[in-house]
Amino acid sequence: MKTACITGITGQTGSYLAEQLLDEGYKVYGLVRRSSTFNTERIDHIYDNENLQLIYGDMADYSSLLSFIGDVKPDEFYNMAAQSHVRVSFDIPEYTFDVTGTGVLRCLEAIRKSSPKTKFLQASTSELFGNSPPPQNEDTPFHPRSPYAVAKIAGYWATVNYREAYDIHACNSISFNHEGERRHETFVTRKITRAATRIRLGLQDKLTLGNLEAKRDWTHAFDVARAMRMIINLNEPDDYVVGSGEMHSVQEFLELVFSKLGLNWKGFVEFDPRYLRPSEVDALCADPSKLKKVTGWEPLISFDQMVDNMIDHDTKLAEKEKLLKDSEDK
Ligand code: NAP
Ligand code: F7E
Repeated sequence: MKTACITGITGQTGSYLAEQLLDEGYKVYGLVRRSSTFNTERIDHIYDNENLQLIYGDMADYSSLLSFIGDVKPDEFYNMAAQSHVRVSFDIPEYTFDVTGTGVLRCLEAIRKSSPKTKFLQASTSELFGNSPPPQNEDTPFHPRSPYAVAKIAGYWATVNYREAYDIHACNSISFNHEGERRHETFVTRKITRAATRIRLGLQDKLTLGNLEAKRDWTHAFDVARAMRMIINLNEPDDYVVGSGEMHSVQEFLELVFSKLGLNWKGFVEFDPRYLRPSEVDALCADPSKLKKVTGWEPLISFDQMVDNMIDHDTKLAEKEKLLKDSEDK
């Protein structure tokens, strides 16, 4: 039986990876950090799977990573854990660098010391490109625009360095934005689908947003997890851009969601400068030709289908909330 370790298993992409690897017959070990609130909502549906084992640890704690890796000696290791919010990284830059940047080095060092045959995949990001104009591919220069992106650059190069220096099978998935029903509600796409579906049912009357002009390549996280599994299993470890190659602005996303719900966004959206970033990334769009050529990967879920899935999911949540509210009001 093949084995895989996932850090960040409770996050959006880690939860899809866990599901897909279990479906493929893997034994999956997930690193979970201690929290005073429940943080396993995204993996509750697979919690009882006998091939899933959760282990406490933290990206800031080398000894926990060393035992996680050394005890399991997995075939594959997916490093999904990070302080992943770009805006928040300006508020907590040092913490972000420790968890999102140095954390990668801790994983790689633990692999080198205790399980050098383990294949490693780092969740790198299109934020590395920053303000290099689109389309971006593996040869596009990096120009990070946030403490998050600076930390991710350290992780990217640590991965390349451990491949070159120690012959570890280490690769980077340079993933563009990925979204879906499991996206945390503080990222812009989910913030919009949650708000619009609640507004339609009278549960909310306005949505406050920052920069509507930014453009992103939004792919479903399910498809990005599929790409990561393909990348780690290639014979030669290498770095690949992962994204759909389709770009939309935040305003286009907003218009689409509200219009699918029969609403005009202009009546509900307010600007709040708190959501602006000290330095913004204007436009990201993947050129995934290298990945497509080597693996044949294509997204199975289109942008439009992803938006529909998110709206359907959040409509159900809003309906439940409305039912509860109405019964309390009676
Ligand atoms: P996410 O939903 O924010 O999940 C992050 C995960 O990391 C969560 O499981 C979180 O645990 C865990 N984590 C955070 N700090 C930790 C710590 N100190 N120790 C151990 N675990 C910790 O992120 P995602 O959207 O799934 O993204 C997965 C990875 O891909 C991240 O590294 C992200 O930076 C990167 N990435 C994401 C995108 C995207 O658009 N989604 C694009 C490119 C790259 P809790 O559940 O306890 O918070
Ligand atoms: O912002 C603008 C904001 O926070 C997208 C992470 O997964 O993808 C993600 O980072 C855009 C930005 O994602 C609001 O200024 C406007 O231009 O959803 P986001 P992100 O910053 O692109 C990359 C690839 C990662 O690696 C990261 O981990 O939307 N925007 N108004 C807003 N953004 C937020 N969050 N909230 C707003 O109210």
